[in-house]
Order: sequence, then C-alpha cells, then structure tokens
Amino acid sequence: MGRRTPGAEPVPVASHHNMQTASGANDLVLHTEACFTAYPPDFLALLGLRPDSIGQAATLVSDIPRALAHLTPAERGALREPLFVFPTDRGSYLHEGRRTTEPVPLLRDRPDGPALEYSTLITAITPAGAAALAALEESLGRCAQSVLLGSGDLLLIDNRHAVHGRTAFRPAYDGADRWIQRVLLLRQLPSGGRIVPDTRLAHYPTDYIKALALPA
Ligand SMILES: O=C(O)CCC(=O)C(=O)O
Ligand SMILES: [Fe+2]
Repeated sequence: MGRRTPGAEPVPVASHHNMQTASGANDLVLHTEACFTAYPPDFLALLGLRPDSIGQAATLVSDIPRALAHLTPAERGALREPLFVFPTDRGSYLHEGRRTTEPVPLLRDRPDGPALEYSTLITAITPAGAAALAALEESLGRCAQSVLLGSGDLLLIDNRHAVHGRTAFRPAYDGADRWIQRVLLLRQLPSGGRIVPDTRLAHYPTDYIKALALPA
C-alpha cells in the first residue's frame, strides 16, 4: 500500500469529522476532484462497499454544462478571467492581506467543450468575479442530483463535466460506517511517463495537512 492521501480511502475518520475531505462527515461541498493540480483526473469511480445505515450520506453530482446554461454571458465571461483563488498560508499571492493561490480562471474552452474546475471553497478577488461565483454556486446546487451508494454500486463521474460532493451524515465510528472506495482515472498518462507525481496537497493550508496527519 502507498501512503494515504486525503480521500484515497473514503471511510469516515473521527478526527476528520468537520473537515472538507472525503473521510469527513459534514457536508462535503461541491468540487472538481483535485482541481487546479497538475493532473485532475478525467474520471473518478466510487464503489459503495457499505452503505450509510440510515441513508443520510448521499453523493451529489451536478452537471456543469447544465449549470452554466443558467448563467448570463457576463457571468460566464467573468469565470473565464483569472479572478479566483484558494485561501492558503502556502500560497504566493496576497488578497486583502491574506495569502492565497495565484488567481486563475475557473472556466476554459477546450476542444471537447467548456471545462470548469470548481470548489465551493474558492473565493473571487473582484466584485464581478464574486457575483459570477455566487451565480455558479447557486446554479450548481440547483442542478445537483443525489445518489445513495449501496453495497456494490459503482458511480462513474466525469470530472471534466460534473462536480460532486456529499451530504452530511452521522458516523458511529464503530467500524461499521459507510465505506466507499475510490479510483481516480486519467485518460492518458502525461508526457508518456509511467509515474504521475501526486500534486494534490501542493496548496493545502498547513493546518489542514496537519489535521489530516499526512506528510506535507
Ligand atoms: O463520499 C462521497 O460520496 C464522495 C466523496 C468524494 O468527494 C470523493 O471521494 O472524492
Ligand atoms: Fe471528491
């Protein structure tokens, strides 16, 4: 087994209860898997091993093209501008006195259609960016569908065309909680190499990495 990374084995962990990670139990906000890392997966596969006994933990999936269709052209235009950051002490940019990642666009036009990278934890650095982000969050929430993963169910998510999250639930932490397994899939290995560096932790705040008890 390799070292553990956040969400590599999404089984609830008591010390992660309130954290934004697949091993947490509060609402897991809508996100693109591994957004803004070197290799966001093209797809993720979630396999239900053990369901949540009282059916609270629902995986949420929201279709990006459908959500974008509800935005105005000006809002979609703002999403194409480099106006969006993650707050993190390990960032190199300063916004309103706080360190963040470098501003990037959320929406890019690719040959196979618009590609969005998104997390509800992103903030905007201008009022136009903030308005577009609020409209997007509202629309993604409205378009979200929920799936209760039963034992043996396999959910395949197209990470370029959908964001996902999970509703809150109350694990007992007794070894019998909901348990899913996850595989991240890339259509093609980058630059012909066989080993893909894991850049998922590159911008995570130091406190978050410490709380997950992961190597930085
Ligand atoms: O628990 C879930 O249904 C989804 C968790 C998640 O976002 C993930 O494993 O990437
Ligand atoms: Fe995820």
